[in-house]
Amino acid sequence: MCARWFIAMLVCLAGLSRAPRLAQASDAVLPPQPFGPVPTARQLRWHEMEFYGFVHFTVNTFTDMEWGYGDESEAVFNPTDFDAGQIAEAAKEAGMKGLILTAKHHDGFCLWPSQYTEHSVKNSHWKNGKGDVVRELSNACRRHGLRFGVYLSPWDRNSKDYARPEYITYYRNQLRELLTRYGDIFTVWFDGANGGDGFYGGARETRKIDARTFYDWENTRRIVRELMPMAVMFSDAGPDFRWVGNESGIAGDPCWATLNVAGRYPGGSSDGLNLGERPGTDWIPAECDVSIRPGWFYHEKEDARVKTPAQLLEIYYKSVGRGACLNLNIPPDRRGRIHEDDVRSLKEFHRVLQATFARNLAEKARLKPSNVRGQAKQFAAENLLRGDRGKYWATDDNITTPELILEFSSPVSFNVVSLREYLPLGQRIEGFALDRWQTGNWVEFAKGTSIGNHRLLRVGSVTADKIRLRVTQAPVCPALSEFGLFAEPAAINK
Ligand code: FUL
Repeated sequence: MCARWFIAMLVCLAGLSRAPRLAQASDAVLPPQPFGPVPTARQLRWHEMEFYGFVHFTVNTFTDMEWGYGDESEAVFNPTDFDAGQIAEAAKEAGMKGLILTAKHHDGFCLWPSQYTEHSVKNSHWKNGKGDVVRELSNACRRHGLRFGVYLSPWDRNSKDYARPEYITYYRNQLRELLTRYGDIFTVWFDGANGGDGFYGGARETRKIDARTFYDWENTRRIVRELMPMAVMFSDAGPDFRWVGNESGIAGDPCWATLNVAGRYPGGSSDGLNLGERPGTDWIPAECDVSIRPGWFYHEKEDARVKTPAQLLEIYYKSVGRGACLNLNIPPDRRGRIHEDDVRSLKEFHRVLQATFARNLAEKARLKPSNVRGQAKQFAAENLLRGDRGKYWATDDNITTPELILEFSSPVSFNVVSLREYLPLGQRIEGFALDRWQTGNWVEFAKGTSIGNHRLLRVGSVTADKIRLRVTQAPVCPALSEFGLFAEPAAINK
């Protein structure tokens, strides 16, 4: 009894002697409170991809159309040398992190042997009806370390049931096939187009639907959440990422990751999608979709109009560089391969990007922040140079417009500046400016508004031994996870 009491005393004393340490722990500097809407885990995973591709491929490739009517014979689909590996390789070599295939476009032809329709690859001559483009491309993506996603057009100009309640069951059955047969799917892309006229099982008429109610999106989205919880869904206004409001790949400036979704629906108004909305009730960042050619599908007559590496770079800086993701369409030709002209342009584009971002010149700098949150190492400005999105520089709560000076032992020359916010704490910065030290004075050389996932600024050639970043407007203290200075090579091969 006595011995037990003695042991209890010892435990109690040990506890007391730990008390000061506990007090220290509770004094630890807490991270800033999140501001406004913040991204979900699935949205964060998507943000990290930044650049991926569309693969528009179907009967249109063979009929030279952009929107098939829905009456195309299955025999039309007959690639002579389909090579999913070559398509995935072209994407990989361009720096893409994934591919999204038009498993079914508006014409209703299915690139996989769906059990719910005869209008698919199973009734084509390609591989004697035994082929499955979704299978081959999803496997090729996996082999090349790319994520795979699907586009399943809600508008179906082939289906006899389109515009009737039965169609919704058909559509959901197809969605289930795609989400259960082909491994991990990173995104489901719901197009908002609903053109009206079509074949519709031979009716050849115009069918109008009410885009707000017909598809009962809420219950369709539930299927995706249930079968593929980490998949992000696209439609004009989300729920996970939004259309940027144009098909030229250009995000607005600013481009806020937030939006007010109340009253919005797929196929509805595109107002506000380009710039986003601030304040906004929901985290619905933008995706910039654009084709490497004028059309979404391959047309031989457009071989000379493949976007040049310089044009692709311009798009990259105005999409990824404004906090959006870039979805660049690379349409296979009638062989079922990415055309040589497209591959050449993609490679040079990627070579320039790699050369540009090979080395962050800011790493050589001594950093002098005007404030560090609680003077804690955890929030030090050095976090900006680690290349780690999980670390960030933050200031005390009452310091919303801090500055950071970078001092170099000898002058550095750069023409691109890169910034990232730490997204789990929301989009916090509303204005920033950059200065260079020139003959005893600070001279502003760039400024901007939104940062978000990534902000890239092409600033012209700057040479200086002192650079300053100023946060000029923010409702709360900033949390920045990257500051980069890069040199884009001057010459671009055509
Ligand atoms: C649009 C479609 O009508 C085009 O054909 C293409 O698929 C593009 C990505 O989306 O709404």
